[in-house]
Amino acid sequence: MQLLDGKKLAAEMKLEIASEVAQFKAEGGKNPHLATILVGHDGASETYVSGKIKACAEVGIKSTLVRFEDNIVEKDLMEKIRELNNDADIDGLIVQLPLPVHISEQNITEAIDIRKDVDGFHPMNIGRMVIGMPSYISATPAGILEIIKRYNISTSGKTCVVVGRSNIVGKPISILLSRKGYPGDATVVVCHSKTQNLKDVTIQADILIAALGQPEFIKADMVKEGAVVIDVGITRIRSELTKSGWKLLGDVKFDEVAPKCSYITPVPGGVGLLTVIALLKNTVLSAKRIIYP
Ligand code: L34
Repeated sequence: MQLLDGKKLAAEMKLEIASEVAQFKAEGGKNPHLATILVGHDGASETYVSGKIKACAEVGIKSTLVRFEDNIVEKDLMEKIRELNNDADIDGLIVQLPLPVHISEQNITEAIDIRKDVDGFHPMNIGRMVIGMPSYISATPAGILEIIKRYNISTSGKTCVVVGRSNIVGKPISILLSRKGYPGDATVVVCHSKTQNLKDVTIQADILIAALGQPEFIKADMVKEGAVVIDVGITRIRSELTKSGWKLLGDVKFDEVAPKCSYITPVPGGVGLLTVIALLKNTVLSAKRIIYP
């Protein structure tokens, strides 16, 4: 069993991005600039957003955090998005999800200028991704592809089972892995809450992607010997054993599944860290006007 080490990959990739940004600036390019909107004080969102801001600083990307209380109305949030869309210095604009229930995530996502949509959540970017046009690929699926590439995991003709069909992970990663080329050309099966005999399906997987958001759902008897297991889930559980008072659980029961795998991602220290890196890459792509010249 080999660990797919998100921490190591993220550190490596930050150095690469930092030198790319430095070179771009040296050639007269602008300082890439990411704006993040954070509504409310959800603990997980606070952690993820501060991770993003710190990572931006490490690679030389400028970042701006715009905070609102969770009683903000949709109209006011829209107004801010419009302002940032029109601000020529901002290359990337993201609104951290989830949003309070009185705000429509769909309306907000659609309000972001597609050229600044470095989250790749806008229907236009998703549609372009589906038909293979240049587009921003959302950070979590892009992070998964990066792990697969950097560890030279072969995907062509492999059976890839995705558990979960969310718009931000399950749906896009299943499309990306069935595309022509590498990483892709896989035979992809998407499973969800209505799938019958789930275990009979997951046991076929050469590559198993768990993205359903239920802690330790994937057990050893659901995984084929030698499979590659990618754990996207990240659930916070109260714990008296840790300093922070929290512990993080993936969607995979790591201790019993790991011995069966050829490769497996840990939680924490796996996909989440690459999500942040993929966002940095998209922001640089935007500053360089690569996707939308
Ligand atoms: N708009 N909303 C928008 N864009 C995104 O790309 C996200 N996502 C998801 C939630 N909402 C979003 C993230 O940023 C999930 N996500 C994310 C980002 C970072 C990490 C995990 C998820 C991450 O850094 N995980 C660390 C542990 C951090 C901790 O201590 O909690 C890890 O090692 O997995």
